[in-house]
Amino acid sequence: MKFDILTLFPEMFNSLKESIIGRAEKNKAISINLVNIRDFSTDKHKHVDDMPYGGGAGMVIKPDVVYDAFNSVKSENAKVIYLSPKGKTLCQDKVESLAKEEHLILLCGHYEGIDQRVIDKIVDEEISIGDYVLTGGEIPAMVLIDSVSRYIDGVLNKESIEDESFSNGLLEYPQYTKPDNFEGEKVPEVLLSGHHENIRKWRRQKSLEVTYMKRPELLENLNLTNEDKKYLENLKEGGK
Ligand code: 4GO
Repeated sequence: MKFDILTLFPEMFNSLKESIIGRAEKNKAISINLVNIRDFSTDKHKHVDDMPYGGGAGMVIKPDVVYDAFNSVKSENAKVIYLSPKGKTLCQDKVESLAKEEHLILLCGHYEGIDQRVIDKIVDEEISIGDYVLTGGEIPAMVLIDSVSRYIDGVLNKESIEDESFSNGLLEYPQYTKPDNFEGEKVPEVLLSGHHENIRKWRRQKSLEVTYMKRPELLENLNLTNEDKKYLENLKEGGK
């Protein structure tokens, strides 16, 4: 997977080079190319923004510099994403489908945004990371890169994707490690038993329980087994 990021603040992405995503880049599982939109300014003061036509506060990023930055990285199969509160909210299904693309170009706005004409000309899709306003699209772009990269071969081991929250539509079961007694709190006995079938069953039940307690709406569109349904019925009975 190739990511090209069009931004006025490429240094903001330094934190992305840490940990798993940094290692994935070193291993060439993904490539992250930062493009400074300012490098495409043609005036001697390197201006990239100007006052909004019609008046109002703030500055708007000029369409021509964004277009030139885009043209420097575009490819036949590239999908261009603009990070914006106007976009559809990112979800795990969307993350999974984006991971099948070969080239993503992420456009990050700042200030009051980008001239609409270049957005209309180059952007395939607007994506938001949630219903709130940020000072720029950089953090949303990092969220997208992090979540999508987890699905690229060679970034994680397979099990961590299969077991995690959302991958089966449920939230993840609780995890424990040493010590087996922490401030008087014991690790659930079944996890020390070595009985793999009982552990699998316990984890499934905990996933159902934590989803029911914290995000019950997630249970609505799931294909649950009869055993799952029976367990949930018992939970609800107990709550009465
Ligand atoms: C994206 C961009 C919020 C999001 C943004 C979001 N705010 N919720 N701000 O994903 C253009 C100028 C948009 C600032 C940018």
